[in-house]
Amino acid sequence: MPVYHPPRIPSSEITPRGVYLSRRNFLGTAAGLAAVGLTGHGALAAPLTAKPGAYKLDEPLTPLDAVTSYNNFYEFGTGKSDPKENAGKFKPTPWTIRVDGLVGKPQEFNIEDLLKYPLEDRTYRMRCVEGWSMVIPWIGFPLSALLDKVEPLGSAKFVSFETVVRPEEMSGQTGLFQALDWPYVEGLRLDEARHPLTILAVGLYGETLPNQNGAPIRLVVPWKYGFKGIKSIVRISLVEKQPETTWKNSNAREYGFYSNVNPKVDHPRWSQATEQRIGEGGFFSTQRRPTLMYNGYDEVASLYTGMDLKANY
Ligand SMILES: Nc1nc2c(c(=O)[nH]1)N[C@H]1C(S)=C(S)[C@@H](COP(=O)(O)O)O[C@H]1N2
Ligand SMILES: [Mo]
Repeated sequence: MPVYHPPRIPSSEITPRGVYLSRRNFLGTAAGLAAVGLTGHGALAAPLTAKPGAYKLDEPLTPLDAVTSYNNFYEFGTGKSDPKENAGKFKPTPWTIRVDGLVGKPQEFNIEDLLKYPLEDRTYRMRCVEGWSMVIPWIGFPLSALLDKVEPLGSAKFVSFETVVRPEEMSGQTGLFQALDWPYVEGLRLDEARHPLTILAVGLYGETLPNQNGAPIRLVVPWKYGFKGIKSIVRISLVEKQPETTWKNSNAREYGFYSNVNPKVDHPRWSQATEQRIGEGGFFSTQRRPTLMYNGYDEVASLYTGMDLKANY
């Protein structure tokens, strides 16, 4: 995150959109949830069935190979290709998420059970704070569905999230130089967490999540900068006070708690007015497109009435 790395995705690695769409049709008819079987997690992705949701975009999908080879996942290194190269030995199953804190019914959830929730296709824009963006067809379910199960108390005002710590499987968590403090932590205000756009993703492009994208389960909050989308979550806690967040801890001047996409508020070291859509315009493209307020998700504006959006913190 401290440096902007221009994307280098050779067009030879690019999966045409049509390949995905025809495969998706096939999966929709031929593969049931029974086919998930979970053995496919990790190295081999397993197909997931999801109902086509209302969340579609009139923009081309970012090719699968770009989505899975140009990543930020500092637990596996800080380079864009590090996560794909280094996440091979990460084991996303078995997996449980603890949901606790200010709730009536604290619980542990197995990933197998979460995969049985009604899953939806959610194609969202993703805007990294570094100035690049993608369009990703996620599969997941609203975070609110999970929160309902644990019955948040009236005193709960925020939700905090935590990524797994496994130095033996995550090369970025070992060695002399470590980019961040672990575990990676994130947070949302409870009303942001309950917003229908906020999902826990368990898959993309019709299959379970690749390790480098945050297997087996990660947060997606499409109107916020990508770093809010914490990966490989093991714990979710309902809390009273605004929780700590990794990038604010690392550099509070540059990364705030709210971090809503806002083209009018520049990062201290670069403009946020435009973005490079990965895969658009070919290999060495410097083409940029305007960044949209709330990343185009204007329906969240009412969450922030009365707040100083200029500060965005
Ligand atoms: N645990 C963890 N989650 C993380 C990150 C990380 O380094 N560690 N990087 C964030 C950033 S900066 C971005 S842009 C998105 C990238 O998600 P993607 O690689 O699936 O596109 O993941 C976010 N979630
Ligand atoms: Mo990011």
